[in-house]
Amino acid sequence: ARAVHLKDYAPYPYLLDDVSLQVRLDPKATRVVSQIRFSPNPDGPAAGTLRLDGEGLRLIRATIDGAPADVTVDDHGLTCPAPATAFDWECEVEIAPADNTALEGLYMSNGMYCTQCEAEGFRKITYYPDRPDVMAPFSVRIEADPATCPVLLSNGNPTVAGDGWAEWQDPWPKPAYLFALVAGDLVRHADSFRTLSGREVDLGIWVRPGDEGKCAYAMDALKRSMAWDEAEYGREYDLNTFNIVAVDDFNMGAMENKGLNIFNSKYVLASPETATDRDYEMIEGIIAHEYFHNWTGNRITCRDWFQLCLKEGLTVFRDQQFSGDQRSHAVKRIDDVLTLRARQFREDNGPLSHPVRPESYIEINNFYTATVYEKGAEVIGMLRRLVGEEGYRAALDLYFDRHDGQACTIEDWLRVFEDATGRDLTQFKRWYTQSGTPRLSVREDYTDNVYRLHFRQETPPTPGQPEKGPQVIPVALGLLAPDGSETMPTRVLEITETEQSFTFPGQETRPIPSLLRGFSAPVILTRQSTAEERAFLLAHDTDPFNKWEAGRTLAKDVLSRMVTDDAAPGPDYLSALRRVTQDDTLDPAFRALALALPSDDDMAQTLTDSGVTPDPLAIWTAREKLSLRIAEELSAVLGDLYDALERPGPYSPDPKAANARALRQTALGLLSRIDGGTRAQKQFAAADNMTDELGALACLIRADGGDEATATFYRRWADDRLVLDKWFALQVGYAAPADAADVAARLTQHPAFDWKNPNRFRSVIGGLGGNHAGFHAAGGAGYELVADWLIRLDPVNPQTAARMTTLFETWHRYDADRRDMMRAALERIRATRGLSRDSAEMVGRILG
Ligand code: BAL
Ligand code: ZN
Repeated sequence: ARAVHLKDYAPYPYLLDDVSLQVRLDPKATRVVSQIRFSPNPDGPAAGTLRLDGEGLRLIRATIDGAPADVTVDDHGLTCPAPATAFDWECEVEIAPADNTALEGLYMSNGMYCTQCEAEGFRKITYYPDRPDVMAPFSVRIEADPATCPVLLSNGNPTVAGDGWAEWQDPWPKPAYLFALVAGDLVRHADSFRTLSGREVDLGIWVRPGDEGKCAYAMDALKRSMAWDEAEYGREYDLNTFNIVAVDDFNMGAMENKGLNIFNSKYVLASPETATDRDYEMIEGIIAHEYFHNWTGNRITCRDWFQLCLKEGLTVFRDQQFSGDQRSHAVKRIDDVLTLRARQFREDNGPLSHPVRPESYIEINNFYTATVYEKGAEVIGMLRRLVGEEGYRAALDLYFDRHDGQACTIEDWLRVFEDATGRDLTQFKRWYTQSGTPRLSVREDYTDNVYRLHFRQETPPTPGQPEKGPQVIPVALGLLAPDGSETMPTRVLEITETEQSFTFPGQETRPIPSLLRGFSAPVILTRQSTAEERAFLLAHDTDPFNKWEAGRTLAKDVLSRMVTDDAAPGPDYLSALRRVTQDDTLDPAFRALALALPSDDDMAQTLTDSGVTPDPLAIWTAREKLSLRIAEELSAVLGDLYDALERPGPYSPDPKAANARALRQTALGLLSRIDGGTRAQKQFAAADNMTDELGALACLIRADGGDEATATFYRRWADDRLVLDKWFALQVGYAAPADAADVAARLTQHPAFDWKNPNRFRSVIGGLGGNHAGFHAAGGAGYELVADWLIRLDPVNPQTAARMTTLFETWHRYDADRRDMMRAALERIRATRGLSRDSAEMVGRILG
């Protein structure tokens, strides 16, 4: 397969004035008729040949201005001579949605038709210039059997409908990747929203009959998102209707199709009995994310797929702001950094490292990555910090004003910031073009009341980028005095050079620096400091992120020494942890985060960074030991907390109640190690909500496999697909290292292991990959099992299979035996006959 390069971009030779689709649905023989008005693009190359993308289509007929077109069809589309003036194209194709297991294009899920077109799925529906810079207004007519498909939905506003047909019109020009169609037996949870200018919008969440009682939270989150985007960004919704559909079989989390968002049902459906606090939080965040795309993605879209971060980085940043506003900024920031480090730093540190704006790809679906999304959002956070809140707002206003209706680039994006604020962003642009996580080290000295910080930055070589220039790194800094008071509130240092120093005169005593407050840049900061100093910052830092970070660094040091020197955890750490746990002035969710230990994968990377080859079992053992030690040391405090945090009234998913539960669950997790499981048993039996029930089950599984509770849970929830996903994931995730591969293998034999459903597949196979010590257990059974299943899934659903090859992306970290076994597993995948382009690209890159 050939690579596509950013440098080869050329506009499409034609503009599309109007697109009309008629879709006659049938599981095996859907007919799609497209009528498109083409006219020459004055800014494009010479017109005269029509090239349309198309894959897996049976061409029935094609005409230009009513006369048969002279088409040549190949594996990727068709070509035909066409006028260099305006003309009407009409074409009919046949497709079989029931046979589409890849879940891209038009497919079926539980008898319902639905679509997923981003990035290049529309070409599986009809012949079309399937690229984001080709935008057109669409009208759509859907016809289907009214007995099985009474509900027929598409983008835009509904116009006319009858028995077995419906028509929709979307006035806003859009690229084909935002096209959507849904048909099936669905029920609507209805509501409405009055916009800033007083327009009434019909809102609908469409679900399978029986699920209508699980939509209220998503609807509430949608209305809050709509109001927030008006208040914070001045963005008003622009159609009469906004629909969301929940689908069980879905490759991603959700999709922002214009006026018709399609969601993985996991991110819509929630009731206290079936959804955890974490589920509620994810629903809120993803509903917001897809809604926010209406402006950042849909009204202003991407010129080409290299610019994916233009819409994704910005929209992630916006949904993070929203969730922070709805909940707690401090806790949200810590959560986001945990995710960034777990996914993006991991990616950036290995063979899959790529810039936020990549320069080439073979399969674009492989670039919906943590780097494009999460690092893309960090870059926007840095921009905002550098230009200030007002500068940011002015730049965004200009962006919406200048580029509405356009398909844009990162250059366009940076130019609005330059024009709105007068700042030169030439060097800043490296955040988009250079891959790798910068390492920032700092030394300090203190003489004659002058305190100095000396920074040095370096970004290690990454695939295709041996040399890097220095980045613009905003470092938010505060200074503390030894008595714990803050002598200098937060200020932002701008580092632009490889080596750069900053001077702080007038310091009566040697200050203690609080560096990179709020995690002001996605870098790895190293600084020599003592356990005492970290404990000091954990106790006194006014910046909540750095307060947490100090505790986290302490925990990492303790765990590292337990792994390498079999050292016992020191008193500094344990007493600091006790203080935080007991401090009722701190948000319970913050305390829960402070008590949580770094993940095994995080520790594996930390050890690698300090030159130690990680031993997964040793890391797991140290973590277990430390957890036990914390439980013993804090047993009384934790027991009191567990009792005190018992909920007084009925379950509510609101942040305050959820935060209290988070701390209570953390306490339970520790206490279960020393109370013989009595609390967990009791909580499991009494739970009236999924957060408590699942939390207790996790403790029971970790203690001794929890066979009885696991069986009880299964009997209770066998009919609930989403809850059953949790049941699968938990057993694999909490299995002891030596058992994990066996547990996963056994679960793949379970009658409910519907492996073609991406959520179910991820629960078990992804769950095994997420059990660090289990996946990497000696002997390589974990590697073998994952490879077997990826080989099996690849021909059925290449996108999901390719995504999961990343379980192997860290192979280079480990000892020679494990490296050999992982390489062998990857080679076996690579050697599979007929391997998809998706998986072939990923495995090739991982192997290097
Ligand atoms: N555009 C793909 C799904 C999302 O990022 O919203
Ligand atoms: Zn998105």
